[in-house]
Amino acid sequence: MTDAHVDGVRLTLDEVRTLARRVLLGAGLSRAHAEAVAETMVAGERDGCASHGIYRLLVAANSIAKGVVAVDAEPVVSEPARALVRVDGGGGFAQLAFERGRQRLAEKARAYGIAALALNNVVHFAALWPEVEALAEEGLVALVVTPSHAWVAPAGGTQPVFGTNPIAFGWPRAGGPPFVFDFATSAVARGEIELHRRAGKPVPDDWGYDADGQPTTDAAAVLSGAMRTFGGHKGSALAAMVELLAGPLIGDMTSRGSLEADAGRGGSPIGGELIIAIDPVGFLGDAVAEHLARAEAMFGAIEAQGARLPSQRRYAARARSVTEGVVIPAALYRDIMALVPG
Ligand code: NDP
Ligand code: PYC
Repeated sequence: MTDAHVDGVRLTLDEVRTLARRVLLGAGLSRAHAEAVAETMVAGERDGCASHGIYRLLVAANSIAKGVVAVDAEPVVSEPARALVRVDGGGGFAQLAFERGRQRLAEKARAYGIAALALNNVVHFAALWPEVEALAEEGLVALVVTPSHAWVAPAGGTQPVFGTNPIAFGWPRAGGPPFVFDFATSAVARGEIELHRRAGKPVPDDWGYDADGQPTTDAAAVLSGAMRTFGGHKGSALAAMVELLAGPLIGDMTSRGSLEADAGRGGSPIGGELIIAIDPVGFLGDAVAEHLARAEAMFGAIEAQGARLPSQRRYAARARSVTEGVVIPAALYRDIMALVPG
């Protein structure tokens, strides 16, 4: 249904889900992968995260068409140590690998106080907040990191070394949705720059450099040059930390290796992801409620001065989307419909 008030097409969340599954199945993805991948796109669109919503159908279909992703990979779960879980994704998308490892991770976090899950050999194009949110909803504190492709220059340089390397964190809250943040360590997610390029819009001149290392407002030039880290040397160090934790530490690639493995195909990043889950009861025992109440007091002090918590915008968008559906920009809808099998 077209919406006369906006240049777009309004869909219910069920319609988004059906469309996403049709495109992904039509592109050749196995049903288990298609369903897991579609859910993260529906969640992104529902929560007003345009760069990681249904736009990612174009990205996933491209990775499949270019042979970057194993469409029917069966994730293999192992336990390298008591508090560690590993899922070898076999070159498939990360979402199913996470689903397959998540329950064991939560069980181990409860048993030992802290546990970690490594996803290896996965293709990654998604936002991380659905994962930390799911763990925090189970009462666990969660931290997730993943490298991507070498697109981002270190502070002080202009040549790409890091990925856009997101860090996501989730904290459980009694009686409400978790405290969650999730952002790239680059000035902005690459998906956001891609959306600017699609819309023919300039980007701020502190998002990246052109191929000659000069600051530019041309989105396409940044995409073929280098992005910047956020917060100068601080974002740069965090980006390096993400590379180390979800690369060498878990036996997987850095963003440079991922780009090399892509071999010019233009697919999504290939490599690893690290998920750490902590059970607050481990340190706090019977005093857990008392200490989590102090966390609530801190959240209260933030909100009391008119500042908002990360994820508040997302939760508000979610509540709206559930009743009103979502509006897909017309050009994006057209491009997605071109992928629907006849
Ligand atoms: P943003 O810079 O938009 O930051 C997003 C986070 O900051 C959200 O938690 C957001 O909450 C919060 N936030 C934004 N504004 C405020 C504010 N004024 N006050 C308090 N909190 C605020 O995100 P990025 O562009 O850096 O990243 C977007 C997405 O891209 C992420 O989900 C990330 O996982 C994904 N990504 C994935 C990669 C991958 O390799 N798989 C690589 C890079 C990025 P809210 O949502 O409520 O606004
Ligand atoms: O937007 O930077 C990004 C990104 C990379 C991989 C998935 N999203």
